[in-house]
Parts: sequence; C-alpha cells; structure tokens
Amino acid sequence: MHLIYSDAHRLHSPTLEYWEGELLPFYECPRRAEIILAAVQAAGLGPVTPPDDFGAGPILAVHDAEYTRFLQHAYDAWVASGRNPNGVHPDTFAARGMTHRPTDIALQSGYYSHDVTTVITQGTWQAAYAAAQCAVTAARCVAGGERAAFAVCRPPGHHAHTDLSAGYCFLNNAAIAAQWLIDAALPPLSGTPNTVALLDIDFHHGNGSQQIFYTRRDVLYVSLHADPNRHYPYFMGTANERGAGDGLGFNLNYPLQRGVTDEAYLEVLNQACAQISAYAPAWLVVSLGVDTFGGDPIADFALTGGAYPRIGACIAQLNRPTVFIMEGGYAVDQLGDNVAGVLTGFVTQTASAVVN
Ligand code: Q9C
Ligand code: ZN
Repeated sequence: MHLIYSDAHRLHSPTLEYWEGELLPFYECPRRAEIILAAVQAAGLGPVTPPDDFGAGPILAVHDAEYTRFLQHAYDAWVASGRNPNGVHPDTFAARGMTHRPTDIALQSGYYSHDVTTVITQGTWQAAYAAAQCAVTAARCVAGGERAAFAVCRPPGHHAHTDLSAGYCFLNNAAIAAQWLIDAALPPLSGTPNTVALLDIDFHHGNGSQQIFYTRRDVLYVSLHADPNRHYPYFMGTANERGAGDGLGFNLNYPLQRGVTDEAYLEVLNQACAQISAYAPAWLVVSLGVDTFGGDPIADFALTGGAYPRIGACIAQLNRPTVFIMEGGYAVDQLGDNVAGVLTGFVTQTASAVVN
C-alpha cells in the first residue's frame, strides 16, 4: 500500500498544552508522525510518497470558506495586533446562543474553536493543508484501483467540524477523503451507489466527522470510542445520536467503558463491521487512532499491542478499497508499532483471503 507523508507536519508544533489547570508538553507532537513513518517503513508496508496538491477544492467541499480563511490568516493578524507570537490562544468561546463573530480575525479564534488544544502557530495552516492533501492523495490511490493506502496525517482531523477546530484538529482529513471519493471517484462496481463507510477507531468520538455527515445517508459514520460521560469531546458521542433527516440511521456510536480489553473491543468492532457490511459501501475510510492502547497517557482503554493486527484483519474482512487516515495516539514509544500492527494485520488478512 502507498504510504502518503509530508514533512510539512513539522511546521505545526505548539509548545505547551493547557491540561485541567496545568501546562504540559504538547501531546500531539511532531515526533508522533516521525515514529509512525519509521515503523511503517520498517514493516515494509509499501513506498512512501509525498502528497499531490489538489488545491483548496477538496477542503472547501467539507469546510466553511470563512473558517478556512480564518485558519490561514489568524496567526498573522494575531501577531500584527501585538499578541503573543507563540500562537493564537483563545481563552473565551462562543457558547449556547452567542452568535456574534468579531470582525477582527485575530479575535475569531473563540468563535471557530471548541477548546484550547487547537493553537494556531505560524505554520499550522501549511501543516493542516498538507495533511488534507495526504488524505486526498491516499483516496486517489484506492480510487485508481489499489486495495488500500495510508495517509500519515498530522495534525489529525476527526474532531474538526465544518467550521470548528477541536481536539488538536483543524481540517477533517477523513471527511475530506470521504467527500473526495464521493465527488471524484467512480464506484468499483459500476452501477452501484457511490457511498462511503467512515469507520472511526480513535479512542475519542469523532464529533467533527459525525457533524459533517449527520444528515446524509451516502456516508455511514461508525465510531467506537470512550463514553462522552467520561471523556472528550464530552458533549457528543452517545448511542442515541443516530443521524437526522435523510441521515437518520446512518450514524452509529458505540460508547465504551473504561478498561476495555482486546476481547471486548474486538467483539464490538465485529458488530460494527457487520453493520458496515450490510451497508455495502463502495469505499471504506478508517479514522485510525491508536489512543485505545493501554499505555496511552490521555486515555483509559486497556488494549495491548496484540490487539492491533487483529483490528487490521477485522477491517480487511470488509473487503472494500480502504483509505487509512492517521488520527490520535500519544504513547509515542509504542505508537509506530501499534499503527504498523493494524496495517500489517490488514495486509496479512488480505493476502490470505486471496489465497483461499
Ligand atoms: N481534559 C485526538 O485524539 N483534550 N484528539 C482533552 C481533557 C483533547 C484528542 C482534554 C483530546 C483530543 C485526535
Ligand atoms: Zn483520540
């Protein structure tokens, strides 16, 4: 499988993270992508390719134009107004019913973000733009007939709404890949509907992906994640959020308890995959987070390294052209092995299915 990677992710590297009253080193750090790249290369999964530039079109097919303008220009406006060059740090957020957007772009950060983890630094837009292009490039690989591709996206994407940054995410890479497949790819079986299943296995609920596709039935969103009564994003991700209007029944949330084991997780994943099979999508996009690992510093599941190849094999059994998009995972020392484990399990299962 092609591994799509850009160095531009290094341009986004906030120094500190505000965490429940303390300042800690930023968990979502450049070393994450470096270690993932090294591990997938060492596993011999396939050639590493830089992204092509598809322009702003695929981004604007998902995101609000004014929001993307804010992402591009907020840092310069923030610094030009004499504020801290460490980055755009909102401290006040538009909450229920507060709809006024300040005219000064430097002050729009609290309007366009959900929490304090989406610091915009000088290179943030370039990094987020490159991550989105990695996602589209991986989507084009599978649209061209490849079985699977992996986009090493950083910053991650699944918390970003159409017009809201959240949870380290600015542009929703997985949603951009899914939407690009719908807009630009021909389904592998001609005459079948051009649909996408977006399977989200990051530890956190993908509130952005849910919001983007909530009223649509051409994208089925399926997520396994920590119960929002216990973990971020707190205000979305319950099982009774099932979609709305045309999309009713096409949003499936599996909130899980703390300490989930390999066996328990795989049982739920099997159930989720059965629902994806019944939907019979043309394409599969996977929001691949490995913050489900027992050693993750910001999460509370108990998966072992041995779970990841099994997860990959389970996903391969769906037998769909598959785009893997990197999301979270903060146990940096094991991050590469866990990601490579999913992809290796996928490839091994695919190969044995061909032989049988
Ligand atoms: N007090 C991803 O894994 N911070 N994002 C939680 C808890 C946000 C994680 C704060 C965690 C976002 C892509
Ligand atoms: Zn996560």
